[in-house]
Amino acid sequence: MSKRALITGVTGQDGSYLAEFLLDKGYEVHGIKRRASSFNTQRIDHIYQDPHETNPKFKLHYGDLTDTSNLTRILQETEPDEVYNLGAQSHVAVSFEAPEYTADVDGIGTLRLLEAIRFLGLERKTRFYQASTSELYGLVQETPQKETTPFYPRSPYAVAKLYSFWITVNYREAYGMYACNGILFNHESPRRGETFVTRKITRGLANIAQGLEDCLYMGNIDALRDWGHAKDYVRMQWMMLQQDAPEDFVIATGQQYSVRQFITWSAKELGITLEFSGDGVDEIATVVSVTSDKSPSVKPGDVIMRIDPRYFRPAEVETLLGDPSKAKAALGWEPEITTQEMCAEMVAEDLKIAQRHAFLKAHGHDIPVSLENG
Ligand code: NDP
Ligand code: GDR
Repeated sequence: MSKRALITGVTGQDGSYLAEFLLDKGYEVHGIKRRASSFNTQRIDHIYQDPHETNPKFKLHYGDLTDTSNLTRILQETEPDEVYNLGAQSHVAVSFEAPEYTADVDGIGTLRLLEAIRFLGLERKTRFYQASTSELYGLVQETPQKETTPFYPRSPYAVAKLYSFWITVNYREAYGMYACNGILFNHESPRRGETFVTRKITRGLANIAQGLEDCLYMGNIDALRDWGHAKDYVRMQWMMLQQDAPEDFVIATGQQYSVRQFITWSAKELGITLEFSGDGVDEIATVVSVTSDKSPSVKPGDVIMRIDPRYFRPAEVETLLGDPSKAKAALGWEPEITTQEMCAEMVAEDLKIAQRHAFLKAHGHDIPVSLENG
């Protein structure tokens, strides 16, 4: 009998990589997707299985983390061995705009799942993974951050995730559930949502290189992050549920870079050398040289990055750096892809998309570039 997993947030970056990973391991994978007015399954279309096939291994269910009866019914129908709670309103800046919704989905949503598992008598069968976050450290109290570092959340998102962290610990201690938190630092990929900073940069610069946009507008480019690759991180999500006893783990690379550095790397991948000048909201990045035919629309002297205070946050997390030594010692986990390799992969993929769009545009098919910027 193959194991059964249920993934909330299966249509997101991590959900799509995790579904692939578990299918490869022979799991039967169930995913919860939201009803939307247009298709929202682009990240999992390549692993979609026609429900009319005999014995499909990948099944999607309509659902929402705000809907208790829906979650209970799906858990009752699927009786999973493992639940991965990856669903969330996951954008920190947006959580300041929609704090109550974020609390409901990212905080109470976790409680709904845990309660449903208990209510259905699955607490001895079903193992539970909670997508916790380095945002819990917020205003950092210790560097690097590890499992014992005190939390200081700095956004409605982080406060909601703090609730989820502790309710997961509480259900483990109170009911003996196999429930654990992965405290994951930022992780990215070509499937990263377009409004998170790395993807905004790789997509924006690729569009500029191909003449589809003129300038990248950024917020706080001094922010420091510990960026890994989502593929490495979903492997660890699974490993955490295969131990004898549930424990919480920090997952990070142990390396830290600034947003400005990520811009510099991305530009380099496109053959563009940049010079940063000015301070604060007046900082700009000017093109010094272009040495690749990947960037036919860019020339020396072009200003291709400016600061727009619209992207500053009411309270910022300035610096995050994780210490993954517990994961290494206990589980033998180490990231296999470096931040710079990941950046190169993201630029290459976004360049392909931009080149396709530029080609279509040159042939009279206008492909509007999305204005949503994040
Ligand atoms: P994404 O934003 O890419 O995906 C989030 C997923 O949650 C999507 O499938 C989304 O659906 C779904 N979702 C949103 N709202 C609801 C809701 N009300 N009910 C059910 N599902 C919902 O996030 P990531 O894949 O990057 O992250 C996965 C999880 O890990 C999230 O919980 C995030 O907060 C957390 N995390 C992420 C980190 C990172 O760096 N990526 C680091 C640490 C934690 P739809 O596609 O329809 O929008
Ligand atoms: P973060 O990721 O808030 O760390 O949350 P994001 O990529 O949005 O921001 C990282 C840093 O970059 C700064 N920044 C900008 N960010 C965005 N989005 N857009 C900009 O224009 C911009 N300019 C500078 C931000 O201020 C911030 O300091 C992500 C999410 O995936 C969470 O769900 C997850 O929990 C954490 O990572 C770990």
